[in-house]
Amino acid sequence: MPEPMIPVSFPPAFLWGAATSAYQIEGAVREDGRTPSIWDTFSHTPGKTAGGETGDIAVDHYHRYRDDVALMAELGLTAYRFSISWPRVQPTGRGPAVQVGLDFYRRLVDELLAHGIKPAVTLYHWDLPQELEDAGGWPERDTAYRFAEYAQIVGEALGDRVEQWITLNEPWCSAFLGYASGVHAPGRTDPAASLKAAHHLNLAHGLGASALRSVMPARNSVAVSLNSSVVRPVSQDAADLAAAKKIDDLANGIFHGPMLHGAYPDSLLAATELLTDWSYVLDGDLAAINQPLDALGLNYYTPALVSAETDVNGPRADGHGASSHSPWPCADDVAFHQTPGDRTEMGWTIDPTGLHDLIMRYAAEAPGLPLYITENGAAYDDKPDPDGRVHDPERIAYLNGHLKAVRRAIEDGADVRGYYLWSLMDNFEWAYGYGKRFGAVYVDYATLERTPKSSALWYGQAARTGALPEVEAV
Ligand code: PNW
Repeated sequence: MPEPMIPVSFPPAFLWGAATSAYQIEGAVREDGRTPSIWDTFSHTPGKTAGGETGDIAVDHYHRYRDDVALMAELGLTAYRFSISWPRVQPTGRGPAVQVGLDFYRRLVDELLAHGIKPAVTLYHWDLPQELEDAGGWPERDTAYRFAEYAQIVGEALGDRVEQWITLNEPWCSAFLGYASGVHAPGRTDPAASLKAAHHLNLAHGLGASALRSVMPARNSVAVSLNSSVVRPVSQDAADLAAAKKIDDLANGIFHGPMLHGAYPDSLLAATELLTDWSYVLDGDLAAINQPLDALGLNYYTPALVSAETDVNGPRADGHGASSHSPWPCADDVAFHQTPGDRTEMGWTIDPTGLHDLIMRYAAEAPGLPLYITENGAAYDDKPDPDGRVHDPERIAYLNGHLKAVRRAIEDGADVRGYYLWSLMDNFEWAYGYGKRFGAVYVDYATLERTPKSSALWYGQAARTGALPEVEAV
């Protein structure tokens, strides 16, 4: 059936953004007093990233930020989500701030504001100062206190000009890819430590949110970005439903439980009791974590499909990278399956209904809380044509499908205020190195030259008109 020709339009104040993170784009890792983060150490450890690639240079955004902001403005974006590199601001993870480090972000923010682009700051997108990891990292309670101090420093420095704040990006990845499966920095494979890390990330979020509020104007908005999973059972059999519930607890409830409701799910506590006794959850922690929020950020790429496991030694298909260690503590009795359908270059199935379902779930989980899609996008094997242009119709189709799902959720009553495409430009895709291109803007890694892909032009047109262009329009 042909698509109806009615334009899919969005509320006038809807934010059309793009997102990045510090380690993935900045480079300049040894400049202006910056010290190594766990991602510098990890990427420089042989065998940890594809081809041994690192973020040493990345896409040199630290030196090219002015051009990058000009490009965003040219495309028509109205918002930009970026993260602050903690070791640029506090090289040892403690003590006074490095002013040149903060100055870089002040200049970036002022440049954005001068171009009418709304900045959204993520405080922590995975680059823990190495010294804090050496002192125990996220499984250690002190790291949460250090994060609160860092949040206060950045809030004081930028709170007068940045309204939108995000404490943590995807704490699930920090805890479970970092400390259980080990495919992310710091590369530890200790399931008990990963659960402790999750609690201390929750605590960091709560203490960080309070610290931000104590130093910032009340008009500013404080949020967190969760990579909440849409977890589907393969059947409605009780065993498969229980498997889906367990993964939902370990992916979602473990974070939104304390953050939104002030409690860990009882079913999560029961499922993990052989591994951990949760004795590191001290009196007052849950109240400290359960801070009132102004918004919730959701990052979505693909849904999960699970069943009860009968062959506990079978291969995993959860799309979380190659590791013989699971990122799911206490879930060897759950099997992951590939969701049917076309996939992106990451092997992640394209499923826009998952985004609709995720939004509706959180609209119900947190009634009244404004929602933002703080990441959504796709990796494809983009290559310039002989004329130098980069055509990426698959990415346009992906964005179109997912933005329609957002629009459908708004029609269904969800209060979605904005969308940040992952990513503004091609960048360092963590363990996959530079091989996976998520950008709307193509980066030639030999020259670092930026070229908007056709998806960037399509998306810019959506941003300027507030409606989705025909997919053949660019
Ligand atoms: C997110 N997983 O990472 C991050 O926030 C971005 O920095 C990243 O570039 C983007 O998504 C694309 O990968 C994820 O294995 C990494 O489930 C891995 C997973 C999920 C998100």
